[in-house]
Amino acid sequence: MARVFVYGTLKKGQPNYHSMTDRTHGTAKFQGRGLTVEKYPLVIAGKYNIPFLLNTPGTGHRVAGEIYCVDDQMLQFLDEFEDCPNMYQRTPMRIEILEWEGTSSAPEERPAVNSILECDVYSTTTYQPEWINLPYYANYDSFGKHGLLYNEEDSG
Ligand code: PCA
Repeated sequence: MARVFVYGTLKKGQPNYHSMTDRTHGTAKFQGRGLTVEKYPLVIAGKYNIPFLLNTPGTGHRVAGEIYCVDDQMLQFLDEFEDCPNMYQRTPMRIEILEWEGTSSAPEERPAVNSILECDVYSTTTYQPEWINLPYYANYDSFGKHGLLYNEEDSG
């Protein structure tokens, strides 16, 4: 089991959320929402408009996302899906809990609001240097007013 924080196309309502609910990939249990403790640049880059959290803490925004408890099979699927470790690297990051729905642990073990949990995040250090000059987002939405719709036709 692993705890994964997703901030991009894997969130609810976003173009790859269906991958999280496809039981042939394993299981992903929604646990809650959170915010990175550190600031990071979250950009939308390349011709497919893919979101990337650039692993350069200290610039950008505290990024919003969702926390899932995933089994080994789903973790392996996600690693392949995210082309990890080439395009993204799965890295532990500190996440502040904003909302917790997870019921898998005993009540006294559930993290309190504003507490901090370590979660795996698909971020990248192997990005094109000019991406650092793109606009930074705090809360990714493929359908946002930036108009940079994720290009799911060609990206997978
Ligand atoms: N998928 C992963 C990383 C970026 C993306 O689109 C996620 O949602 O966290």
